[in-house]
Order: sequence, then structure tokens, then C-alpha cells
Amino acid sequence: MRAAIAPERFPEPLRPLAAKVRDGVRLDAEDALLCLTTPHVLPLGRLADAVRRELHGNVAFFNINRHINPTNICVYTYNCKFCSFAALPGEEHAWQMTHEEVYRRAAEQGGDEVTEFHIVGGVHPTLEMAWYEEMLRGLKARFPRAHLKAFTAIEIGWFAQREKLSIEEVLRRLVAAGLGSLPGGGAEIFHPDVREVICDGKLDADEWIEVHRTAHRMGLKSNCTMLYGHVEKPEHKVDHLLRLRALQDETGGFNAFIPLAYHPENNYLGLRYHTTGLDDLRHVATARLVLDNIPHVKAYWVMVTPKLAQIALSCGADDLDGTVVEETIYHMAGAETVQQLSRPELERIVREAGFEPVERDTLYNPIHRAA
Ligand code: V47
Repeated sequence: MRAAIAPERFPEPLRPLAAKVRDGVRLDAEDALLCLTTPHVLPLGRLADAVRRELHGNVAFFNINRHINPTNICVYTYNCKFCSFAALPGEEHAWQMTHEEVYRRAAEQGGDEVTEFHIVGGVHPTLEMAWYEEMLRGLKARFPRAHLKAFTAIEIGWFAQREKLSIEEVLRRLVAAGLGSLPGGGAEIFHPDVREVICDGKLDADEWIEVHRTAHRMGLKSNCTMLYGHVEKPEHKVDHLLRLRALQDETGGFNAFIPLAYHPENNYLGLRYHTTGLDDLRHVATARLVLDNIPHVKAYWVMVTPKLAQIALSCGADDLDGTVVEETIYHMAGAETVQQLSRPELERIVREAGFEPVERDTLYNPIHRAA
């Protein structure tokens, strides 16, 4: 029972929902649909804030991380119509780093402070898994304290297919090389009607879920995402969120959910519009209310801008992601945010929103540093 929630203080259409949240009753598909369609977005955010405060109090998390994208060459370049990052071999904007380049980027700016490398890339047609294992080993040798959060379920699925291994064998080998957890990318929208339009031929929902289920069974944590703001309908997102919640009921392996706002530039989907601020807040709030078993909801500042991410902290989000340093996936799709935020900038955003900034590691353990 959340006594602080007074349903009568919410707009009439949200009152039954507010009463359910007050009483700790799990939201169902119809409630989730209401969250995703109500015009009363700020009151919805207020309701999500009550849940967020119960879970995390006045704390908002960030980390000192560095994104690295070793290659953007991808076998799914034509399949993933929403992606502005992927390239075919030989295309002008294609790149493939050497191990030394990966290590140099890892060292740049981040230095010893970095606690996480977030490493994802295109699904490269010819690079063997051994290349990635060596990269992980090389990073661990040079940055032994950094956590390696690497490879979307799509990349893991490709390694299994290419090397004729089971998902479990792939993960076991990558863990032996230094893998610490999986990021949440590649989920997009699970529903086949949407997948057929935006990423036909890529891993389907069951396969994405099976990669994460296997990882969780092996003791690895992971994140999960949902890409919204393109051709999907609210019903597709309800299905997506409930599938994630069901897997979390089963395994408890997700750390965080990250709603990802579609960016329309430089890809083949042919849509023009960016999501609006209220729509971004709606997805944060909906996630916090519906995904009652996933501990963290991240407002990824690169995606929604630092200004909106700051407001999202009062609408259900408790985490901003980190310093990032170099981001390509969203910037190639039209993001106009800066490439990196410093620790003082992240702390200022959090403080001015009325929260206490807490640096965390990838697994959400607080990090205490000497002043
Ligand atoms: O899987 C690709 C999305 C994802 C576009 O786990 C696009 O902590 C919008 O998953 N417009 C990769 N989105 C990013 C990702 C992520 C980010 C931050 C933190 C974590 C985490 C994970 O980006 C892809 C895809 O869903 N994406 N292209 C685009 N044009």
C-alpha cells in the first residue's frame, strides 16, 4: 500500500490506475495501454515517480563509462531499415577497428576512472568470434578493473550461427575472455508485424529472449530496451513490455530497462519525425509502472537530451547512463546532443533535479571515490 498516492488527485481517467498502483496491484495489458495512450502524461509521470521513490528514494545513478563500436559493418544493413549506423563492406562510412585502435579508444579520455566499456557493433560477416575474444582479453589485461558490457543478443545469435555453437557455448567462451554482462540492444519491438517492417530477417523475439534467458541462467546480468516512435502501435508496445516482464519473473536477470526513442535521419525507414518530449516521458513513466520487477529505468541522455533526461528523473527514471564519451549509433541517426558528459556535468543535472547523484558500477553497486 502506497499511502502517499491519492487517486482523487489524478485526472479522472487515471484514477483506477492510480488506485491499483497505490494498492500494489500489478498492472495488466489494459492498464499498460492506458499509460501509452492517455493525454495526461505529466500526472502519469507523477504516479511513476511515487514508485521510483519507493525503490530508489532520492538517489539518481550514473556511471563513468565509454562506448566503443569496433565496427559498423553489418550483415543486416538492408534488413534493419531503422538503423543509420550500419554499413556494407567498402562503403565510405564503413569502419573496422584493429585491436590496437580499440585499446587506444578505451584509454582515451576515460583513463583509470572508467568502470565500464559498453561495446557493441555491426554484425560483421567475416570477423571470427576469436577476434572478439582476443579484444576482450586485451581490454581486461589493460583495464582490469573495468566491466565489459558487450554484444547485443543479435551479435550473440550471429556468433552462435557462424561458429555453429549453442548460445550457452558462445556466452561461456566470451565470459572466459572477460565479458561481464549484456547490453539491451536489438530488442526493437518484439511483435512480428512490426519486426517484418523495420528489421525483417533479424533475430526474432523468441530468439532475443532466449539469448537473455540463457545469459541469466548462467548468472550474467543484462539490460533490455524497446525502440519506439516509428511504425509501432501502442498494442505492440504492451506486448513487448509484458514479454520482458514475464522473462524477468522467470529469471530476475535484467538490471535496467531503457526506452529508446527512434531517430529518423540517414536510414531507409522513410519516416520524418523525431519523438516529442512528452512522448519520451510517457515511455519512461509507463516502463516504471508496468515493469514492476525490473529495478532500474534508464533515461539515456544521449537519446532524449540531457535536458529531458533531467526531467525524466521525476517521471520514473532513476539512471542517466554515463559519460559515454563517443556515441555513434544515435549521432549517425540525427542526434544533436553532445558526445560526452563529464562527471561534474552529470552530477549537476542530477542535483538540479533535486536528487542525490550516486556513481554506480555496471551492476548498480555504488562507487565511493576519495574526494
Ligand atoms: O539496438 C538503432 C537502437 C540500439 C536507431 O544496455 C536506434 O545499457 C533510435 O541498445 N534511432 C543500441 N534507435 C543502443 C542500446 C543501448 C543504449 C544505451 C544503453 C544500453 C544499455 C543499450 O539503438 C539498437 C537499436 O534499438 N537504434 N538505430 C535509430 N535510428
